Parts: sequence; structure tokens; C-alpha cells
Amino acid sequence: MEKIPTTVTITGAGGQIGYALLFRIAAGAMLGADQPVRLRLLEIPAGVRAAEGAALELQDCAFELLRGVEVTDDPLTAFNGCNIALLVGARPRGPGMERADLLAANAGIFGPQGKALAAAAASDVRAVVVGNPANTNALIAASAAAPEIPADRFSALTRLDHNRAVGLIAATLNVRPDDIADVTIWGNHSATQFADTTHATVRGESVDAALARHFGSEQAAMRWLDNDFIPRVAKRGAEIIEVRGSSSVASAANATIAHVRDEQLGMSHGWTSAAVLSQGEYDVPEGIVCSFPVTSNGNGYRIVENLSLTDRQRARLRTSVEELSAERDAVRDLGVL
Ligand code: NAX
Repeated sequence: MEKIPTTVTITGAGGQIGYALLFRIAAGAMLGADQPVRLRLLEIPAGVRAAEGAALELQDCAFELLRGVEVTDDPLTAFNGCNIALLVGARPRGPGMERADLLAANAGIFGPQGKALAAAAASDVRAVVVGNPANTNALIAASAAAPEIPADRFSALTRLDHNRAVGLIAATLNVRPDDIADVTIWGNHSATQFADTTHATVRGESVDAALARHFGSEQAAMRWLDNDFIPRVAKRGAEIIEVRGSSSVASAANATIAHVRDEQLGMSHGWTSAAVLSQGEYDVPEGIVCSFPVTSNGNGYRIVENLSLTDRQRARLRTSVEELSAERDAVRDLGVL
């Protein structure tokens, strides 16, 4: 018997990442080859035509799993019965825009969307925020959706940073990406984040030991991690813009699909990274959406606890958490939380 279709709402569906997401979701890459999907595409009025064009192309693909596409500029219509919300549309930083202006503009998007989710979504809804500043936008949406939707149903995307770290280690050690397990992205989806290989393995061996062999000594490997790997992963978005002339799109859509797939279907081994609401783990203050190592049994992400962190690592995490706390305080000052 055919499964009940899952309703997936994509905001900013007329934009670049939206365009890269829609066709893979409809093809079954996110929820599996036996799971029919219904797509709801939310846009602002200026983006509706682009989303309608994508809807025409979806029809032209004649996807077996696609059970309907609806384009709207009304959040309540878009989130009606929604099981999975991909919150991609956001206000980009314009020329001369201060951080406070950016946070305020996005609070004006993610607050109302959180409320619309609470009013209209299915009782099992989960939402991932891709639109930047993703961590704080997720906090705003979760806070606006409370108490109808539990806060742990909201997360923000750091899977792209995670995959960037895995890809860079794999290329350096000349192994396959799936040989590598248990890398962690800690903190904010911003340049203060910190990619951590301490617990990572490559075909069962410690990544740090494999890097020491590759670079000739533990000190040389440490220098590479500190001076090349960590900053390069954190600034990879800028590198892509510099080389490609445009921001990350296909890799961001790919990471979004992997984030939701693992969250909904579960992971067979190891951990990944996602930004979820802290409850005080690793001394991150409660009530901040921070990237942690996470696992999933198919029923949402759970933070992997009790990993050992060195003083240097704790200091790095503290720096990123201070940035997240400042964003949270700025939004609080706006009266949004
Ligand atoms: P685009 O500008 O191509 O698309 C954004 C779309 O969102 C536009 O079509 C716009 O009309 C729509 N939109 C704006 N406000 C909306 C609202 N209130 N409701 C519905 N739709 C709305 O940007 P794109 O390249 O697709 O990037 C989207 C977001 O992802 C940006 O905020 C970007 O910074 C962020 N990213 C996040 C990443 C992450 O890892 N978390 C990585 C990639 C990307 O940079």
C-alpha cells in the first residue's frame, strides 16, 4: 500500500537554493524512493513568478513520487498541514546594513513564519532553518512557535560546514569521504565556528594520527589544523563566492537534504553536526541554537554528550557562543524573544 504523502514546505523556493532543492526532493533523495511528497512553495510576491516557473518544470519532470505542487505568498497556506519545513528564504545583508538591522529584518520574517507554523502545520512538524543568520533565525522561529510546537523540532543547518570539513580531510588524506566518521562543527554558522577532528576517525583510525603521519609529525598536523583546516572550513562560503562568482547553492541544497534525511530516517552509525537548542550541554548557555555533534534515531536530533574538549577547544567554542549570545541579546532587545 502506498505511504501517505509527506507535505514539505520550502520558503524562498523561487531562489537559488530553492531551485536546487525542489527537484531532488521530488525525486526521492530526501525522504526515500518509496515516500510520496507534496510540495508547498512559499515566496514573497516578487519571487512568486520564479517559484511558479520551477513548479512548471517540476510538472515537466513527471516525478513518480510528486503528489502536487502549490505556490503561494501566504505563510498560513504554505504551512497548512506541513510535516517538514525548509526555511530557506531570508533577508540578505544589504549595503551599509548593520548587524542589528539584519537581525531585525530577519526577525520580521522568522517570527511570523514561526507563528504561522504553530497555527497551521501538522502535529509532527519539524523545521530546519537555512536562511542566514541561520542559528538565530531558528531561535526566533522556535520562540514564535511556542508553546504549540516544542522547541526541539527546530534546527539550523551546519551540515554544509560539516560536509566541507569531511571533504577537505578526505582530499588531504586521499581517502573516500565515507571513510571518515565523527567530525564535529561547534558553534555558529559563521566564521567563528570551529571544525573539530579530535574524535574523528578514518577507516577506524584516529584522523589526527593519520594527519600526523601525512604531515610528518603531530606538530605539523596541528599547524595544518589550526592555520589551514579550521579557517578554511569556516570561510569556505567566501572561497566559493571568490572562485565561482556566486554563493554556494548545490552544496547547500545537498546538505539540507542530508540534514533532513538523517533527522527523519535516522543514522546507522556515528554522528553528524546540526545546530539545535542548547540545554546547557558543553557549558553552552541554555536557550541558544548552537552546532553540536548529534545523532538521530529517526525521531529528531540528540546531542552527543560527554566528549572531552581541551582548554583550547573550549576557548574556541566560547568565542562562537559569545557571538551567538550577542545575537540572541540583540534580538531580545528588539522585543522578539
Ligand atoms: P536567493 O536570494 O537566491 O533566494 C532567497 C529567496 O528567498 C528569494 O527568492 C526571496 O524572494 C525569498 N524570500 C525572501 N524573503 C522571504 C520570505 N519572507 N518568505 C518567503 N521567501 C522569501 O538566496 P539563496 O542563495 O537561495 O540563499 C538562501 C539563504 O540561504 C540565504 O540567507 C543564505 O545566506 C543562506 N545560506 C545558508 C547556508 C547554511 O549553511 N546555513 C549556506 C548557503 C547559503 O549561504
